[in-house]
Amino acid sequence: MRATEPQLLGAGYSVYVRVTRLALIEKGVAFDPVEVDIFDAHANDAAYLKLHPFGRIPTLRHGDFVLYETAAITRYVDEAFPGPALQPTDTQARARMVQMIGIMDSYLYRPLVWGLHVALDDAAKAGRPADAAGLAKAMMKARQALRALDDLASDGPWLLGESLSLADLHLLPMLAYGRVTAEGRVLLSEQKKLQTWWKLMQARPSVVATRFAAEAP
Ligand SMILES: N[C@@H](CCC(=O)N[C@@H](CS)C(=O)NCC(=O)O)C(=O)O
Repeated sequence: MRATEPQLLGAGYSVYVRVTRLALIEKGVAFDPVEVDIFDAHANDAAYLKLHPFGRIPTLRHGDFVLYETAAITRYVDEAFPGPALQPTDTQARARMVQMIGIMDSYLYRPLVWGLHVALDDAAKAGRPADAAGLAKAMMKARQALRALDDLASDGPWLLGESLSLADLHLLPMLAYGRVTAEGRVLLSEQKKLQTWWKLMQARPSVVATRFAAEAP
């Protein structure tokens, strides 16, 4: 028997948990947030690893249905609940959405979030300069991914055109951490469509409600 209110296991600082929260909020789905901190030993305890064998976040639990991998979760949220559709019905537009989400996961997340944001934050906390070669490599890779996304983006208002989609919700949290750094702000300023899109996204209540503590207003 499926419970009506899903549980979202994760932490508020996580990029992928925020993607999922954005989808739930945009869809108008009430959910129960359950704190799982991956930097805490708890995340690797046997109970959590039973739900998510890779020990990452988020995991969604809906009744006895357990799902991990953010792109699967957001598609499930879109299809399992009433509310505004977050995926195009047109076959090519839907394929474009999946392609863009794949680019974000495979080519943007690591260099932008870990290669820039986390590397600079760790260095600042340790009172030492960040590794210049590592930063340059991360910049190069993040720039390549952002350029590809900007090339594929529609002329607006949203990444796929007239309707907000899961691609918009997937990109926002990665860019939010990227933009905490001066380097990330430079990277975004180079991509005109993405820059306009970023500003538009800031007005959405779901985006305001899920802002990271580290994010500049
Ligand atoms: N492919 C996973 C990635 C999830 C992921 O990497 N989550 C991060 C937090 S944003 C995490 O759990 N990191 C812990 C780690 O790297 O060990 C998904 O789409 O859900």
